[in-house]
Amino acid sequence: MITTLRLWPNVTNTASRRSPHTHARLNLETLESRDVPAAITDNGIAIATYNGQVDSTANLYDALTTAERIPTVTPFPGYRGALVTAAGDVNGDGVTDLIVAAQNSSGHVKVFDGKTGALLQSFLAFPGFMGTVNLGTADVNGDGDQDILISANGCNGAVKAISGQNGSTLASFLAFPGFLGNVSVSGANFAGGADDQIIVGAGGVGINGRVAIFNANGTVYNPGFFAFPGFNGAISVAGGDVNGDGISDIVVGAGPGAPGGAVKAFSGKDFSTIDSFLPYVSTVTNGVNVRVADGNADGVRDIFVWLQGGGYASLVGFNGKTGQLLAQGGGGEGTNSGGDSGSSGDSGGGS
Ligand SMILES: [Ca+2]
Ligand SMILES: [Ca+2]
Ligand SMILES: [Ca+2]
Ligand SMILES: [Ca+2]
Repeated sequence: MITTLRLWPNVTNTASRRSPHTHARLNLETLESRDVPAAITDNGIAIATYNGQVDSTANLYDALTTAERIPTVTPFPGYRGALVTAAGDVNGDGVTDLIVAAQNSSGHVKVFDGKTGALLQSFLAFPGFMGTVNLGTADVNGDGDQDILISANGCNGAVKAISGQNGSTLASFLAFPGFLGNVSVSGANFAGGADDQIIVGAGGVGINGRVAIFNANGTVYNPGFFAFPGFNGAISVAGGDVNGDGISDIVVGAGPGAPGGAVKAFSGKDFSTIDSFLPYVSTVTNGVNVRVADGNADGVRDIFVWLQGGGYASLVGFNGKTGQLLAQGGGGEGTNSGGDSGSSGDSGGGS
């Protein structure tokens, strides 16, 4: 179902990326969903940079302009390892905040104000756990503020949700008991109530990119689907309406080992494939991180992708409705020595 190749580095092919389902999809849209877009204010993209040589850093970029929103943050001074990142407005001021976690650190998470750069929260999500984690956001308690989702790799799909407002634990469950591989985490609203649901993606040998949706209490909202049949690697997940039908969709990126960094979008209505593409040339096998944000202010979320280990230079954004290229973070060679991790789950876990 791969439709086009997109080149990287030095992206030159700016042709539209349209899935075979695009026309059918347009027929399903209502006038309301196209003409009265909802305002999307949660619009930052968080990316980390690390190379083991200097202290690891994180940045918050604007989805519309790809400009930096706050000065570069060094969340854990002295730490030069992998970081994972997420972005969401945790304190309800309408400005996306930056969330960062260090690896092998008891799930040490820090949250920085997207307006001032000030430290808002610092906590250990999994005290005593010295493995790798992934991050996402969702409003799991329906108070209007994004909460922090964190998953622990290798631990039965352990997921926690921490209140963005006060750091209290809102959810803690095992998504996949018995599964000891990598899990990524994100959120979106599928049920239509105030509370968002939690999307968990599992990857590994024989797992085929398993995606399932959970309620905050750990019960299964929907058992989901397999994003990449035959793929034995980790995956990255993100949630949001990318085709403008008003229903949250799920975007999945393939982790290390997938040629070209395969990305697929699945309709939240029936999990049918609504988009499928390779953001990079097939020789690039780093694996990708995916996130959704509105990059053109049309009220519909768009698909942002960057390479694990590619950092800001590899960031590309695609119009969710048309597939056209919206944004590029850097586009050049030579700036990808640093690593990065995804807001919606670095499937590699910083390895
Ligand atoms: Ca904020
Ligand atoms: Ca909340
Ligand atoms: Ca949708
Ligand atoms: Ca958009």
